[in-house]
Amino acid sequence: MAPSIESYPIGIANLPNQLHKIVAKRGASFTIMLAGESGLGKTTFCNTLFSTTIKGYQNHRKRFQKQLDKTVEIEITKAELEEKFFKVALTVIDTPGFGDYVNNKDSWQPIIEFLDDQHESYMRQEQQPRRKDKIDLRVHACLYFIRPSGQSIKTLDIEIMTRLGSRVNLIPVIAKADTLSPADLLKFKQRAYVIEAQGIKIFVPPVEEDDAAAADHARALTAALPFAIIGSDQDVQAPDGRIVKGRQYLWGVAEVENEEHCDFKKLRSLLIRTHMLDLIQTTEDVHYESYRSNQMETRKFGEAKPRRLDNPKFKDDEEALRRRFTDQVKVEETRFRTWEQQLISERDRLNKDLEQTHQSIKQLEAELEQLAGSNRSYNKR
Ligand SMILES: Nc1nc2c(ncn2[C@@H]2O[C@H](COP(=O)(O)OP(=O)(O)OP(=O)(O)O)[C@@H](O)[C@H]2O)c(=O)[nH]1
Ligand SMILES: [Mg+2]
Repeated sequence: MAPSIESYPIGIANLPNQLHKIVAKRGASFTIMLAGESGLGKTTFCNTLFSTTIKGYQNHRKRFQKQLDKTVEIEITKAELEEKFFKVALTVIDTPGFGDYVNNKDSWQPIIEFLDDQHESYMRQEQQPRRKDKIDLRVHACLYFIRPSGQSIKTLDIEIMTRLGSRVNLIPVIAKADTLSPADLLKFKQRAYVIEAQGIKIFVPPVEEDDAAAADHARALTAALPFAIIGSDQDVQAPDGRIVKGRQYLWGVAEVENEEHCDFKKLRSLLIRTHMLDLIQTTEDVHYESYRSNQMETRKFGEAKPRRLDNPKFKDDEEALRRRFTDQVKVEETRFRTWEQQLISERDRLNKDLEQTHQSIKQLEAELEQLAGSNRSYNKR
């Protein structure tokens, strides 16, 4: 039997020595994105993950209470995890869910753009002479929330997951698992074979044969895909008196951290314990690399991306560029005005000269006339 999931230390403690040293020194940064239809519990999951992972997280709960309404813009929550002397900067990106619009077709566009923009931003920073301290919000795992229902997975979900899977480590999850009976949940999981049948790329935990326990664990995780989850940041009392994170029903309590009830613990283990490094490495080696090489093929070195970027980082860049441009125009304008002024005064000076010259010519002519006159009268005599 595989050892209990929680007995695994945080991912990076298991690294080969060299990498281990580098990561320990720099600290790892790990970013999770939550996506899917509106009202499936993405924001609740974010709160559940933080409150079950970080001691004393309850203190922050008030801050999030109001967020349990519909999320209207991308929300970024950060926290630092520490185990032994390893530090992981954990970031969760909560996205607004898609609505029940008739035309949902483009609802996923901002998410795809966000993912691409992070690669773009990283790539641009890599091209700068100062490459240290890069701002890196590349997403290492994207959890895609699927509505639990008696039916199969929707065409829209298939469409979005196809796009996500080619850009990011995609982890499909069945939302609100407590709303399905165990039998219906099993049926729903079986129907999820369409994900594979449609050729959607999802993250599958790699099996390392040289470590039997880890290999068993990876197989157990794979068998549970797509993970069924229950989210709640409420403490409730289980029938045996334990206080647990869960949802209270007349029939009893649906517990977040009970493996009989859902796969939350498996998912959390994969993310922040056993497979964090795999997720980081595939993001770097597969997804970032494919973005980079694609862009290199279609763009000249250093050339900007042709469309407008909504990334705040680029907005700053754009703003700075606009300001620099305006300043430059102002400088040029002043230079031109001075030059124009100089030209005018030069023209005036020349005109004055010309007038004086004319005047002296006239005077000379008059003098000449006078001389000629007196000469004529002299000759007559
Ligand atoms: N039964 C059940 N309800 C849940 C679960 N998770 C969240 N909810 C409830 O579902 C409702 C919507 O949850 P949110 O977390 O706001 O959903 P969301 O996906 O962030 O929604 P948007 O921000 O609109 O995209 C809330 O009333 C939650 O309490 C769950 O696992 N089971
Ligand atoms: Mg939300």
